[in-house]
Amino acid sequence: MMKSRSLRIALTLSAAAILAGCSSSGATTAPVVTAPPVVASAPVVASAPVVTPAPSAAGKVFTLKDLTVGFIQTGSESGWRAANTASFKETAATEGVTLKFYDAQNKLENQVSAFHNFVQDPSVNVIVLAALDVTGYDTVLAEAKAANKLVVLEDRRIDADSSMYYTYIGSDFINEGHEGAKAMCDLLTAAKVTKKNVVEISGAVGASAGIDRAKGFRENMGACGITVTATQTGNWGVPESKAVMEAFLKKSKDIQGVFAHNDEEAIGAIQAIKEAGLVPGKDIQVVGFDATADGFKYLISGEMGADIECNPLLAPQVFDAAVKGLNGDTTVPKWVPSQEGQFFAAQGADALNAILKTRKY
Ligand code: GYE
Repeated sequence: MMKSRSLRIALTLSAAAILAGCSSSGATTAPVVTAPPVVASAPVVASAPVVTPAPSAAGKVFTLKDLTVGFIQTGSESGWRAANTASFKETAATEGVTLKFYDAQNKLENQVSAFHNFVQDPSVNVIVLAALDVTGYDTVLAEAKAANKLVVLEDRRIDADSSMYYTYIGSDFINEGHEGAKAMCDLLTAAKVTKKNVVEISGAVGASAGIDRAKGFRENMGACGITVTATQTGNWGVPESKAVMEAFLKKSKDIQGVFAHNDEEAIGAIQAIKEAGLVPGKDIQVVGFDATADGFKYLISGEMGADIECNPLLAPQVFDAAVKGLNGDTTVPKWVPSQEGQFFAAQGADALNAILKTRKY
């Protein structure tokens, strides 16, 4: 696996030199976005020394209008992703930021070649990456550093030395996993089940969101006597997750809960549970992540018991950090965790509908 992937990346980089940059809107029709309610305070992260890019024209003070951002998006795999893309496109339009949007269609090599091209592009002064994978970017990060391009990570962390980027703005996925296990524990306890066998439909392999949610869930499940009895990726999508849950149910009916890494995966599991003649939220408890409008529908129907929020509206913070970085600001921490909370079917349809009205994603 490693050998062929690094080979593929190397090949891609040489191809990229030939092809030189492409962009496509790619994202599904973007919903209008509004700020989510602040529910829980983010963990405090010590501010690490930052590496600022070479000073720009002496004395120039950068503003949002001076930003030309090469934005490398993962693809358009979920409702969360559509809201994240809309946050960047709409905030850029509002603030006068020049946005070069690249949809990698969920292919790592596409992200690496786009990154390479943005490094080569003299008009781009900031590269923003929503990383598909935790590894695979070392070469292009080194290129960006050598070219004094400011790099900001958004949404997902990567396993690279933090000196290779200015800051990371994204969720505490481990904490989300903790909250997911707590919610599952409460649901199973309320359901008065004796056994707590939970199956996991995980995110795309290699994505920090999935890796860390899985880690956080396992860190907290033991205290409640929960066991993860099966795990498989649903690649963040409904149909694939439905097939995964059908296979789990064919293999064993001794399942009391589903830990699904995003709303689409939870919805796929719910469809399979119903087609198996079981009642989601009664026979099997379902916990999802993102808390998109689609997720809320299943909270309101009671088929999903809990939805752990993940904030997609990151563009304003990312652009603000980019301006600070270009102005040589050394006070921005290496990680700026997102503000987010949790929602429960137990809040009741009226309360959830009222909240839903304030949320457009
Ligand atoms: O949970 C999922 C999306 O990185 C937080 O990616 C994001 C995840 C989100 O595809 O819906």
